[in-house]
Amino acid sequence: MTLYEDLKWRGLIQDISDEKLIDKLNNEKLTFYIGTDPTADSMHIGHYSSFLISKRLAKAGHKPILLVGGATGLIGDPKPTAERPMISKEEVEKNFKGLKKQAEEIFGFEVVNNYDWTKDINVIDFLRDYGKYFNINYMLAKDKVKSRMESGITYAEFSYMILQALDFMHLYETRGVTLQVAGSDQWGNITSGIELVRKKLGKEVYGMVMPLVTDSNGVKFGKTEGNALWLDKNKTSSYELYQYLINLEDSMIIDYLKKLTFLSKEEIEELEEKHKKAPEKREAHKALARCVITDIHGKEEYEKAVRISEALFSGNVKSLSKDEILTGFKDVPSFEVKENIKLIDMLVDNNITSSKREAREFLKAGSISINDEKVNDENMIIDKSLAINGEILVIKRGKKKNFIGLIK
Ligand code: 485
Repeated sequence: MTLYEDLKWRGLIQDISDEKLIDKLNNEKLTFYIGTDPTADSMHIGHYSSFLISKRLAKAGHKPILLVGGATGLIGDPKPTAERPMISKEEVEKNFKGLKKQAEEIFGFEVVNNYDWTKDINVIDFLRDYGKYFNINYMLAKDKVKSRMESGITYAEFSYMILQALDFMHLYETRGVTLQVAGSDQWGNITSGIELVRKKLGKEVYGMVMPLVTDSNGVKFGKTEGNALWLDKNKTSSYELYQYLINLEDSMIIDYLKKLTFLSKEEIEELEEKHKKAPEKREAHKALARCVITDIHGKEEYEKAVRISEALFSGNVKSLSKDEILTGFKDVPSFEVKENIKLIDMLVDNNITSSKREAREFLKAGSISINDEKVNDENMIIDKSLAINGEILVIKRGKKKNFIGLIK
């Protein structure tokens, strides 16, 4: 399979600016770039799915440059719905540092900052050197601008496409970049750059966009209850990422394997077979989680995620370290427990049960456990010998309610 056929098979090609690009991708060595704006201090998994293209092209011999938009982040790429709130310069700078570090760590490619070549352009030169090449009618016809005609758009956001076009031209002139890749929402910005280079320099550069990865409801990849899955493991632990991937809808699994892993067509087809025959074994899901987490956080983090998941599933929290337990139970209520308190008082004081009467009912029914061992004596004294690491009590009420008690 050629590189282009592979990208096509994975569903990664939504649009290319010119058919000539196919031959160039397959037979030449291009320098290309992909950019992101420092609107947060970490990328999320949606960015990752687009940035991965840089690894795919690099593996095929093309040269990647990653751009973090220290300049464009100060302006804001227009969203189809409404103006973005302006972010302070300090915050953009802080976010820039986070993203640069992350991009270098995860992808291992060179990172550039468009602030470096934009900050000293004065307004007269900007209008003469770039503004003169942009026809307002052309700009108004761009999807993102059109979608803002009702709600309105400021001149700052309206001008954003010129900044991104200027980047493409700058990277062409200084680094020989002839291709820009991104998600499909960037088509208008990329074609603006192609036009600028054509009009100003009489040269041809190319663009390629991929569909944005979504779930079966069209919700963007990695958005869970309004939260993004972050690539920073302090924001989203590898265990949380594992849980998300392992519980992915069955109908999406093959698509995600194609788009988010480097497994070959044969390997993915084999997983597809396995998944059809025995979906309950979750072989395809496990392969996805293994590949994605190993690529982002490394083998150790992946193994930790599996260890936590298995221990929680099989009721074996005692096999985990303190750090692993706190990761696995990040979202459950936690509280301090005084040593030598009676079990029943601990249950009531911390609202694990609403009353002593209810506590007795649960204890009698055998539905309270501490560190995966059933407890039923309401007078039992809670002390350090019961706790993991002399400190942690994982208290379960029934099948679903978990609490973390920390003995002080
Ligand atoms: O020269 C450039 C300057 C800025 C950018 C790109 C080139 C960033 C771009 N305008 C943008 O807003 N990208 C999004 C972001 O940063 O969150 C997303 C895209 C998505 C995908 C991802 O970046 O919405 O399609 O390209 C990497």
